Amino acid sequence: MIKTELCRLLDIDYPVIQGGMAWIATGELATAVSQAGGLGIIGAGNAPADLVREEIQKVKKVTAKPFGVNVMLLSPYVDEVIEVVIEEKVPVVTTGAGNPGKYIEDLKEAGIMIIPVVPSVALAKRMARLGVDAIIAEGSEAGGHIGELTTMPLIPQIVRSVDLPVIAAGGVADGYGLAAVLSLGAVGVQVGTRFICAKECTAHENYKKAILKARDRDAIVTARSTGHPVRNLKNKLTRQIQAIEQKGALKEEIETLGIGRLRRAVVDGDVIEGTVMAGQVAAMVTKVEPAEDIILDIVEGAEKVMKKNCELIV
Ligand code: TUI
Repeated sequence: MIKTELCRLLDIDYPVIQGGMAWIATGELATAVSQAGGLGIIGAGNAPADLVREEIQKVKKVTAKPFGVNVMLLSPYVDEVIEVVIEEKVPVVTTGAGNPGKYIEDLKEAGIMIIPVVPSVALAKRMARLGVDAIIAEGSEAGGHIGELTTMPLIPQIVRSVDLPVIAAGGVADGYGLAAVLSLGAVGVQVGTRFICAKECTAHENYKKAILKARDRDAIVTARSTGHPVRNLKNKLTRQIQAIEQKGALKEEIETLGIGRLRRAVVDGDVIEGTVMAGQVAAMVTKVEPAEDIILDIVEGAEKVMKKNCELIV
């Protein structure tokens, strides 16, 4: 069985962590992933702190295994969410969509492991100087809010730039992907899109069906002109956004069109006019299955391909 430095660092069985997707990554999904030996992560997104606390307590009630909370740094509730994760002694915090610098000292003091998601070498280096425990390097194949570089060039550049464990994210959904990012120098992988189709994920079944139906070029990027590009599945909403972006709409107009749309897709199941965030691997997701089966398929698949590759060297 593949064991890496990440397993020791996080006290988990497999080097697989689940993306902290807003609205999607609830306590139910995080519990299932952690119970199965990965690291389950609650996505705080834009949720108020008391809701995040409820999700944390759901996990704690069922499992004593380690888990995490992803703090989305553009959230209006970010300060209160940080207070809650400290009060609840959450073992791991990942961050996204910004620089977590001002929270690092408090989190470290509380004994919480901090692992920021970064899209560039510059940010990885800045985080390393601030004393984070590991880095999640996310390529632009990922779903949701993304950076510029793709996973293949991003991982080795960050691995060479920081003396920290690097976890790859973006573009990985199976054993081939895990084997690939381990070859690039990562110690594990963060998987988002495939876990949306976990049986335990509470996202609306229409959202899961939209992923199962997706083809290779369906996960497109919108809102580039706002400076906050988002990868999501093509639908009526993405066509509307593209139309106003092409006409030179102001950032505010594009952002206003996006308000509440993720909730609409994930909770209400409106995958036509809601935002269906998903990565480029969406087309590789072919079924709804238990989180445990997803983890085992990824890890066992990687083992198989790595063994096969070794046999090719004589
Ligand atoms: O955060 C994510 N993915 C997300 S967050 C999200 S909610 C949202 N919805 C609409 C617009 C914006 C957010 C949906 N998906 N992934 C991690 C990630 N972090 N990707 C890129 C970054 C990032 C970007 C800039 C991290 C740091 C950063 O720093 C800029 C700075 O302050 O230096």
